[in-house]
Amino acid sequence: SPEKIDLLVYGPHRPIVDNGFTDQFVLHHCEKQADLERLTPAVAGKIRGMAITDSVPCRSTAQTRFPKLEIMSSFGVGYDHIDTDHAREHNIVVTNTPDVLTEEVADVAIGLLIATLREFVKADRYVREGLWATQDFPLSAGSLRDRKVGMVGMGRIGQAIARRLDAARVPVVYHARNPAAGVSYQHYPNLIEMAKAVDTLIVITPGGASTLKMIDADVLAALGPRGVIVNMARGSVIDEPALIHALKSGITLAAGLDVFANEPDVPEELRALQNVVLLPHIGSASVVTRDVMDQLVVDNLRAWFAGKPPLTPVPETPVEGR
Ligand code: 8YV
Repeated sequence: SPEKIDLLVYGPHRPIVDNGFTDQFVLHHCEKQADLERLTPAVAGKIRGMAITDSVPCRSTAQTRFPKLEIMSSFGVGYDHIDTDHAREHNIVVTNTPDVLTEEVADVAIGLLIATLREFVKADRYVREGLWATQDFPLSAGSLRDRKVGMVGMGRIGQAIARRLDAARVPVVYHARNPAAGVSYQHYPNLIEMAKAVDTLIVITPGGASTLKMIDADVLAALGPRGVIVNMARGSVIDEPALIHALKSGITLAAGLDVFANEPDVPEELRALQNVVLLPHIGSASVVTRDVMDQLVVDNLRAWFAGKPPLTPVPETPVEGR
């Protein structure tokens, strides 16, 4: 029989991944970073493919431990947990799971925006606590009706969010380094300029060094006191202490956050605020969407080891010419 292919499943995973490799593969598992550090060089030396999730970092030092690694199939659309420069230099293909989660994450972005503006969480608590019988719930200071949204990022998910805002008759503009192809919304090359022109920011840009803390005190000040921020991207994109200060002191009206700088730790100061809605990074976290994401992680690895091109390689590690 042909030699089996050793794969490492790195990070928490569900059965779809394990079940995807019953035949010519041998699976190894590392749940956490500490498990990875304990892998013997003999085992690490055999690993040719990796299924990885974004809750575990895999920087170049970790990647160096796998001299035979050919492909890293990453769960999720964001892959700032992987050193793609190192991967490219070592001929490792990185794949992610785009498209299959786009509409789901866009749904949650809109849900979180409305929940933040119209104070759904507070209102739910109001009913549960039996307060409705004594008095009507106070009118919300925020509304989607009088807003203009500045998208920070206009990729696949950004466009799906913008489409929903179009349907809701909410004006949309965007900031991205370059104008997005095929998009007619006004493009602001400068984030501060855009922040001055809108009152709502929806953050849906890749994480990593190029976007680190791009939403800072200056951007929040430019957004103004009606300002509302929804972050569906990465916690790293926002200067979290600056946002906390802005939310506390009325520089910013409210925020809806699905992602945080140091997950799963959410600063006590943020948890104490009433003008925030906090979600535990659940943008893509439904059974139906996680199933197709898991399947795409499997399918990328299977395609590669069947001698075919991977289905969804990231642009930083092109497969052309291999
Ligand atoms: C994660 C995400 O993959 O797709 C992304 O970039 O952030 C999520 O879907 C998920 O949180 C698993 O860690």
